[in-house]
Amino acid sequence: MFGGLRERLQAARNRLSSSIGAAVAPPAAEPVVAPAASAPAAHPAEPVKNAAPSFVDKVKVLVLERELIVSEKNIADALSELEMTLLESDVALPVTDAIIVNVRKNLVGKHRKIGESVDAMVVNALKLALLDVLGKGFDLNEYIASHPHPVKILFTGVNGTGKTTSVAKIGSYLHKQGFTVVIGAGDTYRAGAIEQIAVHAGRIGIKVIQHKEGADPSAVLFDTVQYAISHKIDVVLADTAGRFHNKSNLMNQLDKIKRVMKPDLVIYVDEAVAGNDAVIRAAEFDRTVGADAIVLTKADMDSRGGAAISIAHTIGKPLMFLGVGQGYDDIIPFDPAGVVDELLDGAD
Ligand SMILES: Nc1nc2c(ncn2[C@@H]2O[C@H](COP(=O)(O)OP(=O)(O)OP(=O)(O)O)[C@@H](O)[C@H]2O)c(=O)[nH]1
Ligand SMILES: [Mg+2]
Repeated sequence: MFGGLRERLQAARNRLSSSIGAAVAPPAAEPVVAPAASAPAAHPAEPVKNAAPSFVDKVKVLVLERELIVSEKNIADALSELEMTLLESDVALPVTDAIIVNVRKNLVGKHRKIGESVDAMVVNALKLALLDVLGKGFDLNEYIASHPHPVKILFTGVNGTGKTTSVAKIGSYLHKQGFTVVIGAGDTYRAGAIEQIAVHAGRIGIKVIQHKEGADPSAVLFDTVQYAISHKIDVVLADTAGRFHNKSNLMNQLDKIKRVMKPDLVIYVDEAVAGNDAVIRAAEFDRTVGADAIVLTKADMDSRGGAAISIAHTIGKPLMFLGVGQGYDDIIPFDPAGVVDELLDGAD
């Protein structure tokens, strides 16, 4: 996931580390100690493992022993490059700005702790900046456990982004967590939509409440809630038709659904591959319909990562799940610390 972004962030990290390192390197490079003549390369074609340390490696060691206070000048160029990297990865401009401001704040004027490497300082600054924009995530288990049942969850979003699949995945996920679930087939608009969700529900062993195609979705979802109340079901998951925020008839329908069903949570679903468009649409939906949390699908097909980085900060609502494939288990609760570690740990 986000393989491309990971590579680009690693490059930005190395660039920041080496510009800080270079600023405190001694003016004349120390003579490089030649590898001992008694240690011939095992095979001439193989890369030599114990080669002389690279410039960056030497600087990393040297700065461990030198007083280091990072100045604005040290990192200005590297920060401009980081800014470009983020924008090219489709990170929204205000979010890019927030990350840059944060990295600068986390580095400039900082004294390196004794024994800390420049790279560790840089990684720490990048991690703090990313965590700040990624927000806290949303623990759905905890929410359900601490709210009156049935917890009613309404899924909204534009066409084809993965709402129905996410309803099935989250139904399966909650089922495995020990909650009882009923699904409302609230997309009565698109031909085949009722059958699609009914097939999913059958496969994962969850009851679905459905009316005929063309029926009022509010009535379907009202019935679903009544079913959940009378059968003491823990969670109602309401699928809805895909819609655009500028189509007033479908948006009014959503208003009516909300009035009738009274959802506890409105989830906005969009696809990571849409990049900045997903972020703009999420903001529109939040303004017109309201959203409590976000599910970002197709993260498995997205190497840029911009939407995942930007969406929570832009609309001020948490990212709850990432969809990472077409199977029912291909959904993961969004864990900001895990994502940041994946992006920045390990590789050099
Ligand atoms: N690779 C991948 N494909 C996904 C993911 N989530 C959904 N899909 C696929 O995206 C396509 C559309 O998914 P749906 O769940 O039907 O989307 P929808 O938002 O309900 O579509 P409408 O009801 O037509 O608005 C399907 O082929 C899904 O299998 C995901 O996380 N990764
Ligand atoms: Mg659908």
